[in-house]
This record gives sequence, C-alpha cells and structure tokens, in this order.
Amino acid sequence: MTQAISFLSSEKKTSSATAAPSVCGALRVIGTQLSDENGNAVLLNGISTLGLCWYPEYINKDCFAQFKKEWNLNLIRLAMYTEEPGGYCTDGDPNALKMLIRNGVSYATELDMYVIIDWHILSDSNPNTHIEEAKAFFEEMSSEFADRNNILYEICNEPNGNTTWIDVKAYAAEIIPIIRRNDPNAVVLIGTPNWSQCVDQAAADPITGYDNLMYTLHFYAATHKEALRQTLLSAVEAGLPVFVSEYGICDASGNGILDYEQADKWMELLDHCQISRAMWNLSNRDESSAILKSSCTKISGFTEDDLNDSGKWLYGRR
Ligand code: IDC
Repeated sequence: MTQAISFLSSEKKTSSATAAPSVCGALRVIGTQLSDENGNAVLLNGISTLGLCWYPEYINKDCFAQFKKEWNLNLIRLAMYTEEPGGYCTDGDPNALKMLIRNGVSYATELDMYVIIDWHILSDSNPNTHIEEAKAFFEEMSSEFADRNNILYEICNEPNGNTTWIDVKAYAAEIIPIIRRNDPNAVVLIGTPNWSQCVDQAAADPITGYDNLMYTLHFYAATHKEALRQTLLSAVEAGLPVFVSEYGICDASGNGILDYEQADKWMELLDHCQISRAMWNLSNRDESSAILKSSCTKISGFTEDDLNDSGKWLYGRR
C-alpha cells in the first residue's frame, strides 16, 4: 500500500457477518462506499457460480445455507453466460435459465443473503452485441424483483477485445433506465473494458445522472498484481465506487497455480478500502478456480475433504 486512505471513518464499518438484508435495509452507494440505509459501510463477501447453464445443481437452498452459516458469506453471484454454449443468447433455454435465477434469488432471500444477477458476457466481448436480449431480460427481472432489497444487477460481466468505455457507457445508458423505472434504487454494477480491469477509464468519465452505481474490477491473483492494484487504488481515490464482482487466486484462465502471496496483497487492499467481492467459482469443474474437487459430486453439505485448494483458502478466511 503506497498511500493511506482517509475517506473511511473506522466507526462506519459493518462486518460481513452482520451485513444482511434484514439488518441493512436497502443498499446505497455513498461516495465510494457501499452502505446500508443508515449510511454505515457494508461489506459483501461471497461466491460466484460458474455458468448456470452448466452447473444448475448448485442452485439449491442447502448449498447456499452452508455458505451463509459455515463460511460466513453473505453474497451469491448468479452467472448467466450470454454467448457461450448453453448461454442465454445462443442455444440455452432462456426460460429454464430465468427459473434458475428466480430460484437462486428465492433461496438467497429466505437465507437473508445478497444476490447478484450477472449478465455474463464474455466471448461476445461487447455488451451491445446482445443489447436487445439484455433490455428484455433486465426489464423482466427488475419488474419481478422490484420489492426486494437484496438484489444487485450486474449489467455486463467483462467487456473485452476492442470494446471501449464509450461502448459500455452507450449500453449502460440503455439498460440502467430500464432497471430504474422498475426499481429506482437497486445497486447496479457496470463492467469496465479489458475484462473489467479499466476502472481508470470509468473514473475519468463516470456515468452521470443516476445514484447507486458501482464499477467492477476483476482480478486473478496469479496474473494481476501490483499494477492492477494501483489502478484500483487510484480509481477509488479519484472517487469511483468499485465492486470486485469476480476474482480468483489462480491465473486468468481460471486454472493454474494459486498465488497465495498475491492473494494476501489483494485482500489487504480490498479490506482496507472496504470493497465487496465474490470469488470465482462454485463448481467441481476440473480447474483450480473451482472451489470443489472434481471428485466431489455432492451439491451441498461439503466437508473440508471435498474442497479444492481455492475452496480451502476461502473457507479458511471465514
Ligand atoms: C471461465 C471458466 C471456465 C470456462 C471459461 C469459458 O472458469 O471453466 O471454460 O470461463 O467459458 C473470467 C470470466 C469467467 C472465466 C474466468 C476464468 O468472467 O467467465 O471463467 N475469467 O477464465 N474473467 C477472467 C477470468
């Protein structure tokens, strides 16, 4: 850490154990900080599913309950791929995928947890590729969930390739008003260019005219190190509210060795800035970002023996 950060007063902190919708009320963004309805800082700490289309079985209440009660997590991110095989905009079944989201939202609500509805663009690179589907999707979701106070809308996972911040802003200008018409205050998360690393571009030219917006930064600790941490810190110091809606402690492929030393540095920075985060990923896929061993076929009631090293690390931080 190169500079002290002075924008947070220490008495305005809520630990992840107590940050629950029933305690915090409607979330809002004050300055750079996610806050409860009384203006106290809120920290969300959770896990992201892998593609709902590939691993629907983990959307079950016992599974979420274990994360809440035993792992001390208060957030589930529901990753709905758009363009990948089985995705919402390709050959997936949109109704079945929306049902998984509804079920996930119900379980999280019953368990007093937060939930991110993640429009998981990836190989489609530019969120404008499927903007019509996105508009209809967010219209439906935000009207259905307008009364809930535990939902965050992530309108595009990771713009990438040639997609510019101008492209993302143009997309956001179409999607945010749709959500706002139904749910005037829900927190909306916005991806940034280069696989959600360019929070500097968002900080230089933020979206205006709406409250309760946050911008996402994603990191994979074995790939992204001090340079990206500096980008994050500078953006926050410039006043940008940042949410780490996806991170891994392996490399950016979602696989490879885990870098515990870099992971510690990242956690130190996130804790210091009180930045909320969700780890990738809840599955038993044979890759090191998966928190479960590929041999684990359970869908809830995991023991330490069922966990991959990524899972052991996250569980160890409870
Ligand atoms: C990866 C999955 C992997 C899958 C791949 C492509 O871990 O199993 O085959 O997507 O579908 C991201 C993306 C996230 C990636 C992850 C790891 O948001 O979808 O998941 N990653 O590559 N950004 C940086 C890394």
